[in-house]
Amino acid sequence: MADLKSTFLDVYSILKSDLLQDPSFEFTHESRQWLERMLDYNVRGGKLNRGLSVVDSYKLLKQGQDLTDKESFLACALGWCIEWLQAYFLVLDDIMDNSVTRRGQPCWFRQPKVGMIAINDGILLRNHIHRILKKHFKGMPYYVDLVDLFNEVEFQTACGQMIDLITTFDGEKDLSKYSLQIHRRIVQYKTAYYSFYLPVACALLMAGENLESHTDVKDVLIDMGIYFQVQDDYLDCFADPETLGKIGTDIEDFKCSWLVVKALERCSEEQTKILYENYGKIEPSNVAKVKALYKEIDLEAVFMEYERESYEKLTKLIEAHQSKEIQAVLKSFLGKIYKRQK
Ligand code: DMA
Ligand code: MG
Ligand code: MG
Ligand code: MG
Repeated sequence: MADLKSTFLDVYSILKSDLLQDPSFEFTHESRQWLERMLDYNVRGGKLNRGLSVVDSYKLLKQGQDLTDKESFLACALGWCIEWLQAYFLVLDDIMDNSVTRRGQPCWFRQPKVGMIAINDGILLRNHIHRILKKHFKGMPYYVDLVDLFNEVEFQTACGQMIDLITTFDGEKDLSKYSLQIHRRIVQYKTAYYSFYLPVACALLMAGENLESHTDVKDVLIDMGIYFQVQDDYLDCFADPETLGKIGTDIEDFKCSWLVVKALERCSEEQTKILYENYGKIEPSNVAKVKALYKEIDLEAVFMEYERESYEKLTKLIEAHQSKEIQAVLKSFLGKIYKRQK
């Protein structure tokens, strides 16, 4: 694993240096420095789960055969394209969510010399994906499918972000419209496609597979992605920010989080009143009241039970799949996220 990660990081250096030498732009020392700092700050520092999963999945699809250097490079490069996509969405997400920290450091837009330049940096990160694909995959038989896949998933994610954001509209803060159904729709689009379906779909394309014949795999991955975002919602409130690398903002932001939906299901009339009065306010005293209420109705236990059930359900779905290789891909994915603390 340590070995895979170091190979993966070596490929980052190559991709970065390609982008810093991109012949379509006349870089100056200043612009090259900006870009390098921006990439190291936003692309490299994550858990790299999504990116590494492309390589993992591809290996499993090849039944554990050793990859050639070229195959290994390409699988890593595709993994990095997902990390670039993630960086692009996160840079912009942190502005829109008014977040403070990410991956244990201030959000990029909070850096003194950055501010709203971060918006254009997000656009650049988005463009880099297609520059990487063009440079390294243009001659491949699956190039068109790859470009189409990234465009499709990016569109779904942006739509997910749209509904995540418009459900929190100021001025019409109304908790009664929040439900598990609405939550599911938001997280399916904003998280599941890019975090779970995309890495496996990349590996399948590289292995010469046709994505249309794997809709069953997609369905399992979407369910896994929903479970993953429920964890994200839970950790936003209950994790130690030090471990998580980010400070939660869901309560302040009036988000349709899994926690608030579950709270609404379980609160007494009196408790519901407290929730309505305090949810979606920026003052720490309001946030503290919501958190105390979550503790009172023992949402931690509700989450533990959800986690156990989800794991069981997903394991059953995976074991019903006819291909052992695909079972291995899905199980490895599930193993990585089950009971995660960050
Ligand atoms: C993030 O949802 C989704 C995308 C597409 C970045 P979120 O705002 O809950 O993520 P985080 O908790 O990491 O800010
Ligand atoms: Mg956010
Ligand atoms: Mg968000
Ligand atoms: Mg979150």
